[in-house]
Amino acid sequence: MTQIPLTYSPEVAEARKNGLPIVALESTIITHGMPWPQNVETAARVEAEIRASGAVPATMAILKGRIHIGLTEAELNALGQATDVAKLSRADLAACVVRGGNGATTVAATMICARLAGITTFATGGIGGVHRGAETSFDISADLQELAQTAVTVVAAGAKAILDLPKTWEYLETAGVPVIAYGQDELPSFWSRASGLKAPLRMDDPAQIAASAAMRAALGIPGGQLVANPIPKEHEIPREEIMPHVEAALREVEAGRVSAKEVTPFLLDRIFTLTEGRSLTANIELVLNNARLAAQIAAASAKLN
Ligand code: PSU
Ligand code: MN
Repeated sequence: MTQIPLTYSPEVAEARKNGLPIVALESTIITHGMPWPQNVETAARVEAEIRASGAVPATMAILKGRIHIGLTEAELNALGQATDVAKLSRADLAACVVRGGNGATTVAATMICARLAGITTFATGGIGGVHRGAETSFDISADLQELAQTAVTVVAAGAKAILDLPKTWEYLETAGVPVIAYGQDELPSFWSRASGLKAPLRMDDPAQIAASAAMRAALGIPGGQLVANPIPKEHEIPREEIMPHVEAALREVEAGRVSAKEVTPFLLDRIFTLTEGRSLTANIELVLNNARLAAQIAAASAKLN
């Protein structure tokens, strides 16, 4: 039998023993999503927010080929400054483990690690989605397929407006993934509370979100749920304000300055400059907000068991 090299952080091991609610966290947002030192500071604040809400954080990463469920402070600090960390999704997770490599987990890979550890709730910033121009590039994030098959509830602030949002939501509907807007009728769009798109489902109660996940399992329906949690009003960048910057950044990409894997980091960096840093501040606040909601869902989930 192939052994799975799993390492639980002391805090997560203790939480599992005592049946405490646990919230999974991804690490790609640390290594590829935010610059140092804001990445490590944010990761620490997100973990603290989850503890303050009565749950235990489990940040996932692959370190020297071992799947870590929860990181110590030292491991988190090292990861945030490392430059040789692979961005891992479903396709490359196993290869990284076998080769003894270091890797950060995307939403898809974090969901796989969470399922291994019996964790059913996960907080992040934004999910991957269908890229603009996907009708010719076929660039669709593996996060969407993962939501269709792995039973984890993912709390995000929607998807970034640099993606094709209508196609992203359409894809999830086809894949049978419940997309639940929290506390409003409209889907949020990461930096903004609005998107102009009506949510397929709305829920206002974390316990109902937890109960829906349990009912899907009881009904034999595989896959997870996506909770689209709007950024708090005081931290949002309204659509009228952010969209011209997004369009300007996208035009620079079309002009052929960047390609392939460089596109998203380029866009985020341009939008950071164009908004004079407000996009990063908003990003940090929405992740904290998602961590709080995920802790409530995890607590409700733990009560059901
Ligand atoms: N969206 C963000 N910030 C991020 C990511 C997405 O607003 O950091 C990361 C997440 O880890 C997500 C991944 O799972 O990018 C998706 O990458 P891809 O499109 O290559 O599947
Ligand atoms: Mn892609």
